[in-house]
Amino acid sequence: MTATSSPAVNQNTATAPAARAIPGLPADFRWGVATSAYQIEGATDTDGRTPSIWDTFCRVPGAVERGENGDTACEHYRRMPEDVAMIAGLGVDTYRFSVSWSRVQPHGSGPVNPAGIGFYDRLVDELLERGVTPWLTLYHWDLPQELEDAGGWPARDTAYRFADYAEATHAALGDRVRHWTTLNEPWCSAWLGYHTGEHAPGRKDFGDSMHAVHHLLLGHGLAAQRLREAGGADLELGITLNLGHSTPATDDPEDVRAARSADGMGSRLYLDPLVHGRYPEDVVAELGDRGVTLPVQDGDLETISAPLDVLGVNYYSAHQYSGTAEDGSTTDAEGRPVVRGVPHGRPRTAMGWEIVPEGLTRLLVRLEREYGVPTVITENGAAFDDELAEDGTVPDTDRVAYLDGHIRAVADARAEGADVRGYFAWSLMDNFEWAFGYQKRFGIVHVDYETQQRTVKDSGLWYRDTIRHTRGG
Ligand code: IFM
Repeated sequence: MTATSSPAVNQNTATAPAARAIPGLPADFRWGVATSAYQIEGATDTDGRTPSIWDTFCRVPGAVERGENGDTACEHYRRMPEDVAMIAGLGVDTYRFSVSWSRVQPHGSGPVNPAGIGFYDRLVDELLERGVTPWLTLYHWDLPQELEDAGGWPARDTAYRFADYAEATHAALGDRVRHWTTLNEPWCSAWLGYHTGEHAPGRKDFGDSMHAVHHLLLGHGLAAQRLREAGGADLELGITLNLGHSTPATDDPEDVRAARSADGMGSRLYLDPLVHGRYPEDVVAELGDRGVTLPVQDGDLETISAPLDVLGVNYYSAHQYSGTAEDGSTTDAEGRPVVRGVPHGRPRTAMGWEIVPEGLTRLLVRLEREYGVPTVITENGAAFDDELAEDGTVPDTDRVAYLDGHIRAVADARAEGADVRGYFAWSLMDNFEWAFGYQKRFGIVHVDYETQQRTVKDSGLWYRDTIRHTRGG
């Protein structure tokens, strides 16, 4: 995810809402915390793991702030049992984590590495022993470098390699893991990885990024077929998209056009093929104007649109758009229609992202109406400049207010008929925030990177108590 250049809100000055039951969330509502492999595991050259595109990208001068990388991260690979105990202590029922493809298949294809899969085998057992349901994501941005060298996601073959990896991982863990997410936020993989170059592998080619979109979705569909074949009726299968809520800044037709264009490129380009089996015509036309054709082959859209049990939604902010530049023109220097973000004027997180909880309600209601797949919030949370106080607490009142507002927004969406079944806080603990390194802290648990000491923040305690009260405990 990218930051904006706008200043952050005054940090941790809000008055924290007390933990109490959130009305409108049913007893079987799923409560979780989420992480991803590269952001927390460390041990990047342990037990046969090979480099992923993020290991390589972090070594490019200037790619990541302060030249940081995931070599050590939160040492979760070594500290996993104590981290699982901490997760259980937060009172959540579900832990969403991702598997590192480079640990499981060090060459991106071929035989499974027993030591690599062994880590996830132990993690799953540890979770189940503590009564926490594992929710597994197969791909959270860390493509094995060898596959990038062979063409990466712009190459069709990567989709087939992904399906093989999915099948191999399921063969090892599918007897105990029921909840499978194929991809996390394919927009980020395609757009940030291959168009803007802000994320690994750092390529900057618009056409390649759009080919990556199709092959990521195809990889999802092929993997889904294999998982369905292997997993039977018990499997719960989904994909996670990062979705905002895009609105026109005014009812000027140019603003309406700009908001629709942003929504097309950011949301409908993924949702429409996944759920309706077709790419949106306006986006296809826009790509055509830019000389790009999606590399769709016969049968691909049927593969991509096989039914989903759940749609994972990662929500952080909402965006308004104008179709007019500040100088009054409606086309940019390259002659393309202007799509300009216009702030809502709301407080911002340390990422510069505006805090717009009602955007989550609107998004969920819209997803229900236009796509009709049950949803789970697989990520929601905020970075703030937290500090460990002298009394050993982390008084992150801004994060408590953020979580409270967004969980209430989920309850509001349910009241309007959206079938939202769970909420996972991003993130369990502070971790490697990609191109921003370790300075952006999203955790409800503080991590001291010198000592690796974990301290549950006030938001973590609030989350634990809110879950308990809402369940009626
Ligand atoms: O940290 C990321 C995560 O890996 C994917 N979703 C957004 C988070 C915050 O940027």
